[in-house]
Amino acid sequence: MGLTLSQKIIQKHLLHGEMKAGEEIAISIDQTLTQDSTGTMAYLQLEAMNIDQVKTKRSVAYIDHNMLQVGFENADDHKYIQTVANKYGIYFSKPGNGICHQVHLERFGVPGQTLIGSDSHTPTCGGLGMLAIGAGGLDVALAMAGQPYYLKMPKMVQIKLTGALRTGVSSKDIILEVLRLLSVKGGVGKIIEYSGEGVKTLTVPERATMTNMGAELGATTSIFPSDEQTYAFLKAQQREQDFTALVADEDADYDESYEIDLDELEPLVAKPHSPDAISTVEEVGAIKVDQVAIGSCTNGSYLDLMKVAAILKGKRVHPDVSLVISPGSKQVLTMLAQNGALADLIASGARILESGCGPCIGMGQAPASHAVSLRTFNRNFYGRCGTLSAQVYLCSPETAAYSAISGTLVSPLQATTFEHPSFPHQFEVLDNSIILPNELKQDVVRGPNIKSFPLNEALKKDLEASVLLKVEDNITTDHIMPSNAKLLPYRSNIPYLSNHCFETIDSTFSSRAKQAKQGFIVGGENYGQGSSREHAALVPLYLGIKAVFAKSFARIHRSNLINSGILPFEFEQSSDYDLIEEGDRLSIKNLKEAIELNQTQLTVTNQSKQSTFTVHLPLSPREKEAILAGGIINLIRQRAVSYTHLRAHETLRHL
Ligand code: MIC
Ligand code: SF4
Repeated sequence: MGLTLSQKIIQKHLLHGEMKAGEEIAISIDQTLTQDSTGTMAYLQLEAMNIDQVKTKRSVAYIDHNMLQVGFENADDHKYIQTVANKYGIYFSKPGNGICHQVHLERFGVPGQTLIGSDSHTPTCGGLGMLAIGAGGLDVALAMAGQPYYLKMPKMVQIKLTGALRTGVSSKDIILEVLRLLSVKGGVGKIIEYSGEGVKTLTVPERATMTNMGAELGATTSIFPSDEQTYAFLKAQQREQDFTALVADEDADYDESYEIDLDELEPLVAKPHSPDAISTVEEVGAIKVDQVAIGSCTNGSYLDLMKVAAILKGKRVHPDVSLVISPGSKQVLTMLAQNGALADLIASGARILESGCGPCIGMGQAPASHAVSLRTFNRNFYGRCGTLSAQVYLCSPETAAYSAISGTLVSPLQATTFEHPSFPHQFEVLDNSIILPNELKQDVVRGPNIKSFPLNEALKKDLEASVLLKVEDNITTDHIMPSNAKLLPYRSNIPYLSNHCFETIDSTFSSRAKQAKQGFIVGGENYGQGSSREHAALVPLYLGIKAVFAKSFARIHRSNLINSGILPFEFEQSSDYDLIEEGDRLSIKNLKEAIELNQTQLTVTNQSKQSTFTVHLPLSPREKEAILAGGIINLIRQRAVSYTHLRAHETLRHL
């Protein structure tokens, strides 16, 4: 039996374990990326590991999220990241150079290599045939220190694309269709591989839109073959030497297979407040639109914005619509400026933002109360845009551009056609906003906004606390630790952030948790979906949360909980969730011993209801050690592991 494309890459990087779905494996990591809102914590953790220089082939620190220096806090974080990157041999991409995923695709991604990044959309580079995985900052710090990356061997999903897209239908519509098919939890524990004749018709940036939004499926990653399109992209980026052809074996075995006929596809939207609430544009109809936001790591590429410029050329943005455009990178913005498309965008009335995450993470452009905002982004989670009453729809750049002119939602298929931009032979390559490792002679600078990260304590014999919060299915990290223009400056200040934990669900949670000193959270399916932010574990840790009882967990968040020493219990019977109420007192006797003895089934007593129920805690040997120690950092300290000069296979004995 042959291998899938990702199995081939995993096999080449396998350090430990067997490539059997569900088994823990350890792989070596070639590249890492961080961005500023998760980066400060990751670098504080890296500093705690006592290494001289990173051990990866390439590590890059981007500044793209916290772009509003309304006080010293963001500026401090940027300075810290720049100086720490310089010290440890990490490339530094300055603010304004672009969104990490777009820039990494353009300048650093290499087919067949492995990449982990402290951002859930790291799989974007899967569009280049790279095995690219989102992870918590601590896991990324460990990879920089030369440690392997541990994950459960994913199942393999094949999505065969046939036919070709019609003008007006884009690769964003393909991934929205995949979200309709699989849902926001359909990809958990799986890798999505695209294949078929239709793949050949998609350029790398179009593929990257789809691998980017594989994060919204909960997938470990998504990947395309590395083929003529990949070569054309790398050559146009003056990086043809990085090309290797990669494809799955003909007889590769997939756990699930789907087929999508691109000819049949229609323009789609994701309705509020979930990326899998999919309808066709036609079904939703001509609703009034107040704001249109184009860009982000999903649809901020040169080709995306050239399409938008072609549609807007000579037209006027509707008087009642605010159109904002955030280009994905400096490369994209420079090229638009050089060929005149930027002038067409500005002339139409579009507001041009700098290259960065911007409105996608609520850094400005919060819509008006009850406004309808149409966005080419990847997430429309409740409250993420900064306005709780706003209704955010996700769509393609074409749908967004036509709707900005009309003031209502418009299907590109119903609109006049536009001139399709052609794929450039040469991208504008100007890497002068990337600071080379060790280029500056400067010590690490740590401003007063940078506080240390919280640490858990070793697991105690018994566990007992009250349920402080009970939440529904599909709770996102945006619910757990909201991010917006007011909060992002405090990503390196856990005590400050703790005042806002779960605030869009229950504004009393933080003060109640502080009063209770310790407690539990009860959640439904796919608890912790969305971002990779460790803050969704570190802040609950700071607030004394000892365990989360849920029907199931999202992959990155579960790892972040374990890394922080918080217990992720899964209900054996989903119906037990219904029997627990907020305020119930739960206890597990002899928990520590049970974990030491590798018992995965545990009995929980609900003292308030005088009943018991069973939970699962399947832990790999490494996860078990982390939980017993009260988190990975404690484990490292306990064992006094010095990472200096250790090679990955040697460190396996330690962690
Ligand atoms: C996001 O899109 O939610 C973010 C902001 O990029 C996060 C990272 C973060 O919270 O800093 C992500 O996707 O991991
Ligand atoms: Fe930035 Fe949005 Fe992409 Fe996250 S999803 S990296 S906030 S552009």
